[in-house]
Amino acid sequence: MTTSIDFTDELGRRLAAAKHVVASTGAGASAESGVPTFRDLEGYWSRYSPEELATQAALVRNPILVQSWYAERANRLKSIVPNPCHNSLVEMEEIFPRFDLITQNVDNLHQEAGSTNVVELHGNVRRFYCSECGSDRKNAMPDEIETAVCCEACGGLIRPDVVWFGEILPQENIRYACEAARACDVFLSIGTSSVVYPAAGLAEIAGSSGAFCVEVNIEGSAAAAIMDELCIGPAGRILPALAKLAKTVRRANTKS
Ligand code: BV8
Ligand code: ZN
Repeated sequence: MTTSIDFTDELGRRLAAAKHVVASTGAGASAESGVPTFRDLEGYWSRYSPEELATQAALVRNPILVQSWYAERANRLKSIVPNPCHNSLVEMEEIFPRFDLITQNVDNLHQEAGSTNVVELHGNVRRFYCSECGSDRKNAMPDEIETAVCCEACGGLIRPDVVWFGEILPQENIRYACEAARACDVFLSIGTSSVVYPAAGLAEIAGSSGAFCVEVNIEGSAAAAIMDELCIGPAGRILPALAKLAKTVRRANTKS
């Protein structure tokens, strides 16, 4: 296992030969766009536990806190833009015969960057709906929430279209993600602490199915031990270098 941005020859060989690459992203992929991660110093979860924020029970117990958190995250989308990590992942769609992008992120930045087939495991904070009757909320959430935001049709509490703890993931998406992890030649785990399941299990599936597993992170995650290569550094710097390496070795491969 190596830990450097100057990539090993083995990684070059794997990228040159790969028919199918999977990239799986977490909050670290959006960090350089200015989106706070869950576990960094000002991370929300350093102030609140996940159960206080990302559960249906939290919404019922403290609707203003939970709705304010998500409204702030949703409304921030207007002022944030994709970073070079997101842009390099768009490029990778053209580099490999099959490229799958799986994300735990709910910030819509992969779509903003132009990725065409984003498999969202935990939903998208752009969408809000009624937790009682399920009807979509048409207009944006207010910037300031003093009283709980309720459904115009039935009075139910409005919630974000994200997967909370204890909620099942979109079955089609997690099934697709597991199949892709099982089938791929190279698995890139980018900017995730790898502690939340079942998303964190994808690297294990990939590694045990023979994929060459690469972690891109500013520090080793909980899955570091199962990685074949650790690329320590910001995703916004490493992903462009990875995309460049892939193009170079695949061009050389076609010439030889
Ligand atoms: C389910 C959406 C079952 C909401 C999220 C034990 C006890 C209790 C529960 C469980 C348990 N074991 C498993 C579970 C289930 C639980 C779970 O895994 N809990 C964990 C805490 C142990 N999982 C669930 O509940 C899931 N559902 O299992 O349902 C079920 C089955 C049948 C019927 C009913 C239920 C649902 C989990 C989804 C929760 N929702 N998000 C929202 O966004 O608000 S989770 C959320 O946190 C993210 O989506 C992500 O998945 C997760 C972790 O965040 P990361 O993305 O990894 O970000 P983090 O801040 O942690 O780390 C950032 C990383 O980036 C760091 O490593 C950092 O070093 C790095 N970084 C920072 N800057 C950079 C960088 N890297 C590169 N470049 C940089 N510049
Ligand atoms: Zn309703």
